[in-house]
Amino acid sequence: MGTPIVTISRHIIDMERQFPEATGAFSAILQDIAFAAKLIAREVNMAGLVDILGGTDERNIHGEEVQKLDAWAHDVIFKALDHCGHLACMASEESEEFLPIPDKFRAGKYVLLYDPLDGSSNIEANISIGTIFSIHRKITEGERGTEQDCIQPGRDQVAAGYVVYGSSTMLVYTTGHGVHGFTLDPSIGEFLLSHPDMKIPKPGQRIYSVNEGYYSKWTSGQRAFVDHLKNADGSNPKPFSLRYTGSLVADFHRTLLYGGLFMYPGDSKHAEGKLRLLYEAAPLAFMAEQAGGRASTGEVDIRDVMPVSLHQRIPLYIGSKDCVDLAEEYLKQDVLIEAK
Ligand code: P6P
Repeated sequence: MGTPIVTISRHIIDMERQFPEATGAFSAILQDIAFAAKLIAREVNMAGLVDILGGTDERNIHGEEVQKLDAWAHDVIFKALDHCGHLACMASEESEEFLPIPDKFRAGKYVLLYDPLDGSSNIEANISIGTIFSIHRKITEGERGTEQDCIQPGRDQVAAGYVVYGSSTMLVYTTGHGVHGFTLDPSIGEFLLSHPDMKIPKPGQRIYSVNEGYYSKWTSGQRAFVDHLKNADGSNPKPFSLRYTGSLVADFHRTLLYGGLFMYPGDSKHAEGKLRLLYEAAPLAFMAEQAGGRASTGEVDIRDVMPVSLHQRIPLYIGSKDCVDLAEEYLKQDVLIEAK
């Protein structure tokens, strides 16, 4: 008998037994996220067949308003978890305000932040897209959560993960005890452990991932770094290859498996870049660190950034530790220029 068949439910329960601090609440929350992921995977995989991508003013055969897939995914996750009894509140990329738990449901001591369907603009090109989630403990006194409970530094996360909807659907998560990947078997509707204790390979493959279309808007340090990676300046006898899908979860998943570096830098038009700190960069940073890698703003660890608002953006350099370290070295020249 080869590798034991481990469902995500069994894995979470086994993790709980090993680590007493992981209460039953984790299991319930992660299992509900896995349930929502199955529903979203079904719709994403049918998206090319069912015109669910229409504008919000279209109606389906039942006369129901057709939602954009990312708005629909937002609802699916909220409704899958709003009654679990373990969450004090939620926050979503799709909602400007934080999301209280409805009064009719019991509130719990955790907070869920999520990007329901990142990269959804790629779905019509059949490019992998993803869900990203981050879990914190409630820190305010009241029974129900507040926005303040959602705005915590990445260092205080208790769990994080993503679902990548690609050639297969995978759920990858950490509770601070390694990174574990599960692949959905649609024939039985179960996520099965396929990638136990994932580690970014050392040395990683020489891959860098960035939208070079913004080169003209980058700082001199950012340009010098990318010129080095691809040996445009003659400084690198082992140049890197460029891989960029325009879908954060797909690019991060590849980086986790193969190594290398994903970057979304700030630029002259958007100093903080495009990606969101609380429900994109911070959860991926938790996983990168648990897998032996790093995540930085280009100056400091992502998980040490003290957030000030729910949807704040942050530059992101994430992947193999040596690559992130090198990026920080090159970007120091920008800080020196600014200081002059
Ligand atoms: P650009 C998708 O819209 C997204 O939020 C991420 O998934 C992705 O990494 C990034 O934007 C791509 O942005 O500016 O390169 O098209």
